[in-house]
Amino acid sequence: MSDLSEFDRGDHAFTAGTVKGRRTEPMYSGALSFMRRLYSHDLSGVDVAITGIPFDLATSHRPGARLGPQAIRRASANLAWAPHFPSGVSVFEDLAVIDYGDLVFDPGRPHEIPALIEAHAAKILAAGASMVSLGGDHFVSHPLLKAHAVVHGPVALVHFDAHSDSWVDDADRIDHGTMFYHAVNDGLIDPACSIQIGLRTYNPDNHGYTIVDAPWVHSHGPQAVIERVKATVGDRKAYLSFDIDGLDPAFAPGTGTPVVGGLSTAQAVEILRGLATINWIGMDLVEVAPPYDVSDITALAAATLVFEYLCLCARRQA
Ligand SMILES: [Mn+2]
Repeated sequence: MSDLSEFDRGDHAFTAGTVKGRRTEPMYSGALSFMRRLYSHDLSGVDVAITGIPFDLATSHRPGARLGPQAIRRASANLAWAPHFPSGVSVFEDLAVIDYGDLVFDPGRPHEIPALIEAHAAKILAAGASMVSLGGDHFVSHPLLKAHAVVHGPVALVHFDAHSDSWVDDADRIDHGTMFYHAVNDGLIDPACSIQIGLRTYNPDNHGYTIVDAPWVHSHGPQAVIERVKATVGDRKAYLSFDIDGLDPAFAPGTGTPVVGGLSTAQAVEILRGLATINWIGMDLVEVAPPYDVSDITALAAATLVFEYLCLCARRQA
């Protein structure tokens, strides 16, 4: 009889007892955490804390991204059992990763929430862990970048999206389409070493960002995109912000503002796998809106992209 001890225990989110190690548990059962990581608020010895920011009150059109973190955790259970393909990297042997749970806030007091997101991030970063934040709508990147800039100074932004999210706006509005305009004005991002990938909506001003739009990706291919990212970012500290609507709605229908003509999941994965030399300091994965999803394909794409990012972190650490 095979050794069922791993299965017998189950609920690794609460029973794992350690912040390292790959977890074998049936994907259809058990308490959910991101990739079966220990669900904990203890940040000692932690390299990366996964946290959900279930906020979608800055959505301009279709809401639903507040349900994103739950869906991404559920889809990630499909990925927890195997080493990374094709590298074979044992991500969770090299990297201590926990699920820190979600930020809790009062949706009836929306103008208090940005400061709560920033404080949530500051607490995790102050403990010496880096963050992967699961949105929520894309506005959450603004307070997250504020907390990262306090620790790291102005960062290089590597931004996948159908939209520039740099449309001009008043500073007191909470909007998921204007954060990367404000973030430049606030000195959180250095646009000269930042790049936006997959854009396909009109904005008359690039605000200094290098832009590799979706038609360019399709005509030049992922390897050319990798070279553009490396040339733009160099050795600067880099923050990855991945709006799932950077993918084509054929691959990621579960999002609030889909735009046709986007990247395939395979293209996005190939690009990320080519960016192991970038000095990553944090990531967010935003705009997964499960009410519009089909067969969890958007949530699975999101979970996979986060896993690819964690593999980049593990390869730098190994
Ligand atoms: Mn977008």
